[in-house]
This record gives sequence, structure tokens and C-alpha cells, in this order.
Amino acid sequence: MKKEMKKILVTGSVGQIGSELTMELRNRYGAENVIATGRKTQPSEELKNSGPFHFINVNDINSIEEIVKKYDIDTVYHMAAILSAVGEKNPQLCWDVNMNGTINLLELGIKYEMARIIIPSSIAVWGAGVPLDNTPQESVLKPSTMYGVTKVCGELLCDYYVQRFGLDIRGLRYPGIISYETLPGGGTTDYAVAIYYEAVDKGEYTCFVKEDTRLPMMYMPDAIEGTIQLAEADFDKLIHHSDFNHAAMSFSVTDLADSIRKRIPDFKVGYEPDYRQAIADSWPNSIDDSAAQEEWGWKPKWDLDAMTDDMLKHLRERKEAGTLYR
Ligand code: AKB
Repeated sequence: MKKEMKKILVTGSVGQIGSELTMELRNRYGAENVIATGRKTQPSEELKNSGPFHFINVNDINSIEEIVKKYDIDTVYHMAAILSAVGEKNPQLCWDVNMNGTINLLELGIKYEMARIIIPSSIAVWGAGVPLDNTPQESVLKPSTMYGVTKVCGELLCDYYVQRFGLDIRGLRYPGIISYETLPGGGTTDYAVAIYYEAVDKGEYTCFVKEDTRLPMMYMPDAIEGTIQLAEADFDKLIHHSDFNHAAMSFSVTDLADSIRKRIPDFKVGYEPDYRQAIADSWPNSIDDSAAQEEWGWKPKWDLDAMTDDMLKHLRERKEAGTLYR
């Protein structure tokens, strides 16, 4: 029988996705029922004042367990992770946070008989040996980054806990996520967010990957909707669990710059590729998410031009208010 999700813990709630996901979960399930947590970064006033917030360290199982017991947590959205670019600067930290954080939550999931645990994966699971266009759900997983290694291990670990212990765990492979509320922290796809901020702020941007770099991307409202939709899907209809390809759009930096230039004609982009180019080159151009469509009805709403209109509208408002970078 499907267990109810009544008290939700969000790890990484101060991060790019976690901050918006927490606010949406509070809207849907009630602010007092969504416990936001972070490691060190101060939460925004909105996050702090709209419901419970605590500092925890996902590597320290006791610090998570304290919150699980205090609030009688039955559902976890585990958003805390070290992303690809920071992970390449500090691979051991990446392994430590991503793997130990994950297994700690899975163990608490068993101990407290949790209803559901949502643990995102990423397009970083791929590396050499896959078709770069429309990469299939079932494909060789040979990542070339530590972040990718932890995401492949995380998917396998979650599926093991589903089969071995009957835990209800779900996860999706996020593409690059673009948003205007909270800046991303240390990923390779961060250029697709920075370009909008710099277009509004300075009218020019120097990109750290080449103009023909093409990656799967998604606008934040789709990412939030998809994540909650998967969490609420009927478990009996799921064939996959922790590794759903999750797609919306795919574009090169040139396509992105052109979309901005339609609205800011003088916008200039320069290119100075760095170590992140090799990471981007190891990932697919686009991915096939038919399993997500078939098993839980996934359908994105946002395309590149609609996203550009919305991003520029919000960032211009913020610039006028003097809070562009907050
Ligand atoms: C990153 O670039 O590391 C992340 C991701 C694609 O998972 N945004």
C-alpha cells in the first residue's frame, strides 16, 4: 500500500534547485510540513521565514537523524550534492558528500520506515561510448568525472535498496537547470545561467565552453514540476526507479546567445574554454526520456524562447531593484 507523504525533509535547500523546490513543496503540502536544511550557506529570508530551517551535515548521520526524529520525517528530497566542476577540483570531497550523504539517508529510510526518498541523478552519468544524440534510457554508463561516478554509484545504490529492502526511492537524471532565483553552485552547465545575468548586467558574457557546445537543458519550473510529479507517481506503474532520463530542450551556446540577442540586439559573447569544456564534451547533446513519459506522464512546458523571455523579465526587474545578484 502507498504510504502517505506527511513530513518532508529537503537537504540542500539553500541550493539552486533545493531553494525553489522547498518553496513549492511548502505551497503544496503546508509550510510546517516541509523541513528545509542546509550545510553552511545562510538561507534566504523567504526560506527561513516561511517554515522550519536547520543546519545539518549529510555526512554525519546523527545530525540528519536528529531532524528525522524531531519532525517524524517520512519523505526526503535529497538535493545536497557537490556538482561536476567543483567535484573535479576536489574529487574526494565530491565522493564523500555525494556517496556518504546518500547512504546515510537510505539507512535512515529503512530505520524509520520512510514512505519515499527522492534522490536526483544527472546527465553526468554518461561518458564515452554512448550515442550523443537522443541518448537512450538504457545505455553504457562510463562517466569521466567524479561527480558522474558518484551519480552512477548513487543510482545503483538506490536501485539496490529498492530491491533488497523494499524502500520506495525515485530519481531522475537532471539536465542543466536554468533559473533566476538562486545561482547554481559549481556545475558545468552554470554558463547557461550566467549568460542571462551578464546579458542583463553588462550586455556581454565570456563563456567557459565553446560556441558549438550543445547540452540537454531545462527551465526550473519544469524541473520542479517533474520532480514532484515523479515523487507522486504510482509506484506500481514504475519500471525504473532511480535513473529516469529527464529532458526538455537541447541547444548550443550559439542558439542560446541568439535567443538572447533577439531581445538584446547588442549582446556580445566571447569564448575562453577552460577545464569544463572536456566535461561538457563528455556529456550527451540530447537525451531520450520516453521512459519518464510512459511511466509517469512527463511532458515539459518550456522551450528556449519562452524561457529567455521569462528569464530576462525577472532579471531585469531584479536589476532595476538593485538586487540582480542579491
Ligand atoms: C552540473 O553541471 O554539474 C550539473 C548537472 C548537469 O548535473 N548542473
